[in-house]
Amino acid sequence: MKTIEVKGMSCMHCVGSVEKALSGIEGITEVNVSLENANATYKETSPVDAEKIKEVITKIGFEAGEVK
Ligand code: 9UX
Repeated sequence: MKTIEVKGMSCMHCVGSVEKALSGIEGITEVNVSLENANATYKETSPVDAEKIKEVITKIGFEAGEVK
């Protein structure tokens, strides 16, 4: 599993938006977004560029941190 920091989420709707957006990226599965931890965990079924993930998060209005 990989983890990416997601800043700016303040409710469960935000969490749902991020989950939906990340799940829509090819190569990403098992997305789990935590409001409490301000991050998202996911599994890569094929290599995904971290920049692509950050771009998707930014586009829907949140701030993306580092992938760990
Ligand atoms: Mo509700 Mo979460 O407006 O931004 S969707 S706080």
